[in-house]
Amino acid sequence: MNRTTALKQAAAKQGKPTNFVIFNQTNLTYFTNFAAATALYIPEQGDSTLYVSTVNYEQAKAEAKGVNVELLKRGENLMEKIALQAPGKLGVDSLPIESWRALAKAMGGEEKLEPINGLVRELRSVKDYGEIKFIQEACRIAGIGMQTAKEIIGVGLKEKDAAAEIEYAMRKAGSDGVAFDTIVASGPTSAFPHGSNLERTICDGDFVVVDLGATYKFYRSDCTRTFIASKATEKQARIYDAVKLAHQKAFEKIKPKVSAYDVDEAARRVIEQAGFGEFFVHNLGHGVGLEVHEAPILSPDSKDVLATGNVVTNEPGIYVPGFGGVRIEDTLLVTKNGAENLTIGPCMP
Ligand SMILES: [Mn+2]
Repeated sequence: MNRTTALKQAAAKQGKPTNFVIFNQTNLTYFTNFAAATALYIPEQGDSTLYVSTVNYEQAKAEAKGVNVELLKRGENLMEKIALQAPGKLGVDSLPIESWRALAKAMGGEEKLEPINGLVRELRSVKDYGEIKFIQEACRIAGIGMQTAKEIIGVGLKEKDAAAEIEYAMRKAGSDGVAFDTIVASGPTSAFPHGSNLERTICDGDFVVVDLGATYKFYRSDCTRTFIASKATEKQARIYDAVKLAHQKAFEKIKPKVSAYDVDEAARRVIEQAGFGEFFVHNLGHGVGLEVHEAPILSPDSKDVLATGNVVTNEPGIYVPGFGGVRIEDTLLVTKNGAENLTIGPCMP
């Protein structure tokens, strides 16, 4: 089904307006396959209008799919243009508060606006065939990045140089760019989930957390492996094994209709039983698609329920301050009967 039609159906079900204006950059990409527009007006019936400033106008005409492209001239009031098209109430995805007020004023009152970002969030969380193909390609490229990491990580290498080699390898393999800045966190820095010292040189006995992702046709991947420079100590092995088992237990739990909370719980229980519960300081996972963090969320307080076509990460971790950290992360597709690991191949440790 067409994505705007799906949005209208979802809105109608909840008694919300069935005409919309989309401002969020990622949502604009989702509906038009074009990333540099200003706004999209989706009427109840007929073609949508994509408003684009002069700098991106020609590109929008060449690349935007299934919409009328309209030039937004200098000095024109976008909110008034939208209000002229919108009868009655209008669904709006998201706006900074000042712009929200300007749109409300143009529409004749705040009661004319209805937030619909939740509907778009839900739609985007279930991927169609084309989206899955792009994510699979982003995952394949991430695998090449991780293979490179596996080959080069060792004593004497600077974190920054490792990141450069990994990102170069992914670019050469077809990445449109990184999904996020590559993390290479060694030794004590590996105890920070998003740590990356960059100037640090990897030392003997370090845990080295490598977290990377590629982008392919706007879609992303997310993958983490933890290496050990030289031989693991007994404590390091205990931490690593606990994370690995948690990762395995969570994977086994994933299938449609399962609460995202329960998947998080399956991993968290393993880590707690191993005595490291207080050091698992983040959620188990998150959706991946046009953004590297999107719905559904796999966390202790998540209200999301998994569905076929969700793409989620499974990334338990243990971070012992001053000692080091371990995280293992895959990007998974929720299938009819369970989950398919998209970050396989050279990515596996
Ligand atoms: Mn992640």
